[in-house]
Amino acid sequence: MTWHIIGAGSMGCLWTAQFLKANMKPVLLLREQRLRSLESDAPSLSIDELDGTTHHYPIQLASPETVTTPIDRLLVCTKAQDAEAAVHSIEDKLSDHCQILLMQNGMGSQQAIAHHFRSQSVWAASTTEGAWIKDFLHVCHAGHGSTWIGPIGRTPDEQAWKNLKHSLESLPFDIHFTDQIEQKLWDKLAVNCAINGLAALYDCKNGELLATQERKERLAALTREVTHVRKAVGIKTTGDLFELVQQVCRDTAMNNSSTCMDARQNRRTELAYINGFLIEQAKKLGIETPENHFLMKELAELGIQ
Ligand code: KPL
Repeated sequence: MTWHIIGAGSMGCLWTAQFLKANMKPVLLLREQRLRSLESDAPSLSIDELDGTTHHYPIQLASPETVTTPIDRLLVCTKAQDAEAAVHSIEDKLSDHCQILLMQNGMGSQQAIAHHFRSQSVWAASTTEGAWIKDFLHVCHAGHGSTWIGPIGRTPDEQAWKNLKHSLESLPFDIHFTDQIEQKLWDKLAVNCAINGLAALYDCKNGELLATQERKERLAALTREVTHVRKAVGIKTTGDLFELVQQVCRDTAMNNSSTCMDARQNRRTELAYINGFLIEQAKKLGIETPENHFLMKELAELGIQ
């Protein structure tokens, strides 16, 4: 029941650590060049737990080029913009019945992968677990959350559901399976559309988006546009999305959004899969999204893309 994990960022390392704790012998895939540059021939993955303890686990590393066994379970934890290329880099090593579990922010990359990999079962996840990378192969678990997993694209047969549930049941995480994953992805999209870009624009912590009336109004306007498009796409809305956005701002008040961090480090952000995805969907439906357009324009002017 080996899981291969691609993407050694915060989520990739956090999930790999859970597989290690459950004694499931995961394999973490790194770029060939990265793998070769490692000095230790007995690498370990370190995790700072929520109770303040740190654990170190010996870890099996490989690269898409060197991995030999057919892969039956692949967890993809790259940034949204890297996900398709990451899965393609390992395409010839995937078994026909491989379970591909995608854990990206935003939307669009999951659908593209599900469209291409038709003989495998493709699943998308949405998580509220919090983690950040302290160092290479050293993750800090910053907050407990929940994870929802469900099929994307083709509906998998009952056996595939059973296999996936069975292969994740011993993880010490709060995991829920759903056949409505799109609803969860849209909830998270609303949160990311409202918070991520604005936090990058103001270069502030998530909680500071509630600090002024002007910022709150912008959060509300961005969320209204997501609610409108989501409704037109036919996704059921349960509860008030703006309430959810504000709750996430409060719960993650001291955090910097992933987009804010990417912008600070001059890295390409996931905005194309967040606000960009929303704008694209709206355009197809003939819906105006001026707030999202304006935000993307302001960010582009600052060189944040
Ligand atoms: O998902 C996030 C992100 O930063 O990408 C939130 C929920 C906004 C937390 O920072």
